[in-house]
Amino acid sequence: TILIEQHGAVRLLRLNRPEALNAFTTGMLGQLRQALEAAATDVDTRCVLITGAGRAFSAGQDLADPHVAPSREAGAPPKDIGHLLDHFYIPLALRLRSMPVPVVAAVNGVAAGAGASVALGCDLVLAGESASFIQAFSKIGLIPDCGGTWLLPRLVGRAKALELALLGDKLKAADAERLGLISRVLPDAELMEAALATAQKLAAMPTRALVETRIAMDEALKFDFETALKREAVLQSQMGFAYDYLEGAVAFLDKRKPQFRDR
Ligand code: LHQ
Repeated sequence: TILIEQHGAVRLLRLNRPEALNAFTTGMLGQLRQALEAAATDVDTRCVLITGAGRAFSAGQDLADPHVAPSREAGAPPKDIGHLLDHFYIPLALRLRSMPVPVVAAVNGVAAGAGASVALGCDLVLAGESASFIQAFSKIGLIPDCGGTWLLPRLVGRAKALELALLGDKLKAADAERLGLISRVLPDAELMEAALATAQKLAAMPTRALVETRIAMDEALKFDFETALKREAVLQSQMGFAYDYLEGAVAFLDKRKPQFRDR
């Protein structure tokens, strides 16, 4: 259910259950996590690109999955869907958010529920103009998960986050870009080429500095200004001792293209 392709230093992961709009089964969630783990440990992979097969990115949790679908029989005990979060979505979201390389999402169609959370958990989110984002949770009596409650207010602020999460309406890619929910919208026909080019560009950049930037920004959200300044100094000191800074600065002074290698 996850197709894996290598394009130079870019590892492309394609969610692949198009007949169900790439809705996540437990098997698929496990495979996606494994695929991320494999990309994280492959030293030749310097960027991960995630997209969906067919007309959707992902419709979120597969609601027909026996772990999730409420039993229709009278008196049947309710299922603990929290279990699914503990064992599948939390490890997946943590793995995604702590990748040692940048992660780009190419949102090729609808991203609903946990499918939207996975897309929005990536470092850069590109979308085709026919793509859309749906906080589908409220429509079925649930709350945003897989990081949705954390990501949404940080990306678009409390007012818009609550509007999206409470109403659960379909948000078109262009509106998602306007709100600052995603990075960029592209014509559908250009999405994959542009996403691969962006991923290749990131892959040629100083990976460690890119990842530390993500970490520092996430941390800074918890800090006051002075604490953030001091944390920047600690991290920058570490970056200054790394090979990539030496290479980047010397290449600039020598007017040549740098060859970064830290990861
Ligand atoms: C699906 C699904 C789907 C199964 C389309 N499941 N089959 C939840 C529970 C527990 C713990 C953990 O966390 C979560 C997190 C969540 O993700 S909750 C949110 C779950 N997702 C949704 O509620 C979205 C449900 N899907 C839709 O609203 C629509 O399918 C969208 C708006 C995504 C697309 O609409 P259409 O383009 O009109 O396509 P469609 O509805 O006709 O779907 C095509 C097929 O895909 C269809 O199957 P069929 O056999 O009739 O062709 C759907 O049943 C199937 N499908 N989403 N989540």
